[in-house]
Amino acid sequence: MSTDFLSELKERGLIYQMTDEAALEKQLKEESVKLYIGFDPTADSLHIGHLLPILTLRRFQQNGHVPIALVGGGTGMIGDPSFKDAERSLNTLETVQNWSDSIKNQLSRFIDFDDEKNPAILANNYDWLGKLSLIAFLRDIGKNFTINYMMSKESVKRRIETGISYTEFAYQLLQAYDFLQLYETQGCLLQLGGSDQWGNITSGIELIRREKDVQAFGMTMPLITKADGTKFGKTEGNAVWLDAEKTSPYEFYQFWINTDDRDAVKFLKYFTFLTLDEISQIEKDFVKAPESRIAQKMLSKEVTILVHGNEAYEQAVKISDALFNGNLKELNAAEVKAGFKDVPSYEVQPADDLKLVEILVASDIENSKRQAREDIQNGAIYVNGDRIQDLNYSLSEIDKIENQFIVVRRGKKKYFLLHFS
Ligand code: 629
Repeated sequence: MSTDFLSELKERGLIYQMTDEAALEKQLKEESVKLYIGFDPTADSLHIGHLLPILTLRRFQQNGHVPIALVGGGTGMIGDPSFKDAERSLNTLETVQNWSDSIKNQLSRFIDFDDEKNPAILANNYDWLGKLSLIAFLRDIGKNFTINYMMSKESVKRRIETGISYTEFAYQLLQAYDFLQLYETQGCLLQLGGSDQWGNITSGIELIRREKDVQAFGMTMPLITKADGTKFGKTEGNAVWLDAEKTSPYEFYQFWINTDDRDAVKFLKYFTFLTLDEISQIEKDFVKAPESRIAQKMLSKEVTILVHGNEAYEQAVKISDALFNGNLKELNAAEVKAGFKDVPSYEVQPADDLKLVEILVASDIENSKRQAREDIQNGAIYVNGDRIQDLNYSLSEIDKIENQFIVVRRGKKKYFLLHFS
């Protein structure tokens, strides 16, 4: 175990709060510690907001500790109110179980459950919460907490004023019970989470202290903030998912490559396994020549490879380059689809006239034939990246990318997709 593991986490900016630092540091130095993070199945995929905790689990594993990834099959039936403005809607058991399975699969791509020395552990709290009787819950767990203690948590304070169901209010006790359970069955002594989880984590530490007279530990990671003040983890209002079906590797790559200069080095420390020395070298080069975008390039490369693999990364770069240079003919249909997901598209009808002037109007790329002719003559119309100035040009088979797509560009960067089926 590396002795300065905790200092490395600190230098990377990964630690926001922790309980009894000196005692935890000692534990981490002296033995292999079991630690856990919980993930509630609230969708069929994890998203970029889960990435920092997942990668932190991996950092612990790389340093000889044993991460436990807990899927909240039970707590996902209830809904964590921490810093949430409104009550969650309840999902059916079947839905939550399906989502639990997807999330389990995703987690196994990041931490190693088959490592020979210190394999990670996968758990699902439905296994014990599903069996917990109400009387046992109220007597054995509830008795350890006063309402006053539960209400004093920052994470539920606002909701105490605006309204919170008894169901969600009880959530922190379920998470506390999980920690106790993982302590009893696995000897787990440390719980990690984002800073929103501090209240729930400390409730668990309290329960273990009261029931077992043992000191357990908690550590939180900072909320990720962006220099421009916008919320981290969204592109055009949509979450950035870890599932390639929900957010294509190309979109994922774009998300990272578009990182603000002011955030790029911070994110390298958070989201990559490059060493701090390597990162400081990149930082030097970046400061000297910000226009090289070296920090964003390294960041998007490392994170895209981590999440989607090497091949998907190469393809994302290929699509980006093709879009940048206009060499669209290098792309196959799947790449065109990924690269132009958000541009207006037109389904070409069998009866459509394929003469360029006509199709530009039929597809609403141009408002009138007069305008279409004018733009063609002025050199503002491109088919698959090639400028077309022939007023009589007709689209044909050779223009179709894998028989499916033609990319039309008007002006500098207005793209449209013609789709043939
Ligand atoms: C049972 C459930 C536990 C321990 C934790 C949990 C889940 C926890 C929660 N976490 C968030 C989630 O599930 O709601 N109550 O989406 C999410 N987490 C990762 C980080 C987080 C947090 O999975 O802790 O802060 C996001 O970065 O919001 O016994």
